[in-house]
Amino acid sequence: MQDTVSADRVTHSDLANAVRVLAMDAVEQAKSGHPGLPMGAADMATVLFTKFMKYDAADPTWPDRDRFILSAGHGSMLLYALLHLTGVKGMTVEELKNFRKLDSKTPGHPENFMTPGVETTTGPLGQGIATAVGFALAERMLNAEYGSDLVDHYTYVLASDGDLMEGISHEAIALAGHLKLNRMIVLWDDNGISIDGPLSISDSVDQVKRFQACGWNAVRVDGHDPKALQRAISRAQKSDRPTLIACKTTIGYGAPKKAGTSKAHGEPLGAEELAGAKTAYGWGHAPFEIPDNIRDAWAKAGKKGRRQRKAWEERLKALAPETRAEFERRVKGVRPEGLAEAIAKLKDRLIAEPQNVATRKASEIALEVITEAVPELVLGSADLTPSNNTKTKNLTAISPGNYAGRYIHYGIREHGMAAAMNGIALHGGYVPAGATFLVFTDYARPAMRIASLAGIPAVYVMTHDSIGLGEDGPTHQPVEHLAALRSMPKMRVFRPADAIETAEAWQMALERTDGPTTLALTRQNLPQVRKEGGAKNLSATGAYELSPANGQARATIFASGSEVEIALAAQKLLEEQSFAVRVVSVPSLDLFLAQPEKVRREIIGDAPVKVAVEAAVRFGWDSVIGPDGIFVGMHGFGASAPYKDLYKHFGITAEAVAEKVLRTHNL
Ligand SMILES: Cc1ncc(C[n+]2csc(CCOP(=O)(O)OP(=O)(O)O)c2C)c(N)n1
Repeated sequence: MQDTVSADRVTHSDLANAVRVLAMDAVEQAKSGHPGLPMGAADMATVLFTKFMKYDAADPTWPDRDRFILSAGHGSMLLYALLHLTGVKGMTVEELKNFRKLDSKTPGHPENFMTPGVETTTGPLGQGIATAVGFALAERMLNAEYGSDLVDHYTYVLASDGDLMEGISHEAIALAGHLKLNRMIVLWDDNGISIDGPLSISDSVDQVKRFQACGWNAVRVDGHDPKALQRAISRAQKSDRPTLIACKTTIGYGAPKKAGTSKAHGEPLGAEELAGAKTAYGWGHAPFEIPDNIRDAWAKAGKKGRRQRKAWEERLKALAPETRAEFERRVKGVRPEGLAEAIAKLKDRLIAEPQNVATRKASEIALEVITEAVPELVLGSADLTPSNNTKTKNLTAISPGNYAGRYIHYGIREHGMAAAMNGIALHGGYVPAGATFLVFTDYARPAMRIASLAGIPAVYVMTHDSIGLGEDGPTHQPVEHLAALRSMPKMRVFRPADAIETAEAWQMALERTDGPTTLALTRQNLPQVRKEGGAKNLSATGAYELSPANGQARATIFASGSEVEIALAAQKLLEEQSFAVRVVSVPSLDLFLAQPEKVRREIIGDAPVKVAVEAAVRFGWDSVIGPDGIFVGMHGFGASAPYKDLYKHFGITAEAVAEKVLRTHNL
């Protein structure tokens, strides 16, 4: 392995060994972490970063850089060592010494919001490779819009056995293969070892054949042979398909006893193995010490893309000012100015011509306007386009080899869709909105959790949001999903009551740039309950008084979505009996609960009886109505029947609400 990369005779092995020892030393110092992967994959990473990556450590967010996704997030020290050695600002040796410590830039698994140069949060196996599909797709889509002068880069992934065993990998590679995302190159750390032992105890898939069957180019190489790696990556760059390079490696490469065993996977090597590995590398330096010539050679690799970046900046400057400003706005994730005005106009139009439609249809009405005002919004569905109402007339779908379009048919791949959406958003230039039935958020949830954790502004259009979907029955009727999503930190959930609240929810979702939003929408038609339009977004506090009491309120009925209609009908029934009641619409319970106490108190009010109506489980509502409050909703799974029968069967009716209010009041 004497591949000289610079005049001062630093070899490939020197460079790779620098990565290895930093990872080993950091894990040893932290007394926790995963040394085996960095030791085994250092040759792959070194070839990639010194020979291929279009990368300038001085600006790790340059829009036309190549992306490197460490899907096997447990090997985080590999990435931190690379960022340190190439000279990313802030990635000091102190940070490596603080590996896995509070507030360091070197957390246990990579987090894009903690560490400069980390493209996405990884750790849950399979997420990285699936997110990379979104990166690679966004690159091609932005290329179709702005041309190769501005957008022309690769997405490289380093994936482990675990990444490829996870089910999500199949959704991801099938989608990438179908779409012919030839800028996506996966280096698989084929070391045949996982935590429980050799892979052979639990797996016998021929991954090369699997990828080939999914439309990929797939080859096998020796993952410790830099020349072979170089040849394979060069060939992959020219392929008309995405490429898997199965790189045969040894986990814990160089460790005398632990190499090639699961003992090298997830614990410090220990003094003896550490010393033995360093001897095997011919490495005689103190912990964390890198000789100057090797440090210089790595720093040079970190500047490899500088000229390309400068040339790119010149091309950007040469653009027509409007094109340039729009490109910059989009890659920075700044929302267009016209959105609020477009929504205000739509609301006025809805007041003039009320729409008694399902909120999924109301969403489509809003999207007709929004897709014009927000050109970076890219919609899609996991094969439920006609049910989710996400494809407005002005959108065309992308297809294999043709990426000019704003609609993505993700196929029946909810998890793959949500992960790809993360990649599309993190790549920059687009806001992704993807759709399925609310009940199937369970199939997408791990990627939605990454979106929440990593602060990714994705929008989930989740229709068929309750027993209101009717005949498809309990397998399709979400009951616990609203509570589950509301409990996820940083996830925002809207369940609008009518066409106006739906427009407001879309506005909130798109104005948000620091996290995801779920829109829970109905299949069944709903009356338009809002009487006022205008620029003020009443949904912005999560809840507001929709219908005041006629006199001193003796009860407040809180409701969301389709049950607001029921709350209003109950109010009418009660007022007919001279019982004054106010109705509070709660389009976003989680957003409401996040309001300052004063706002919450004012909206909750002081009427003695509090009722919540929602065709879902009670979990979460006690924060509004208290443990003694009345809850009218679901207490178990739904059933298969026409939806009006189901509402009666489960007692979610205006009569039931009114009766319970009166009974409680008379106690
Ligand atoms: C979804 C998920 N399940 C389980 C884990 C825990 N885990 C971390 S690494 C790993 C498997 C290790 O095998 P491999 O992917 O081959 O990595 P290597 O041993 O080569 O480092 C597991 C099960 C995880 N991180 N993500």
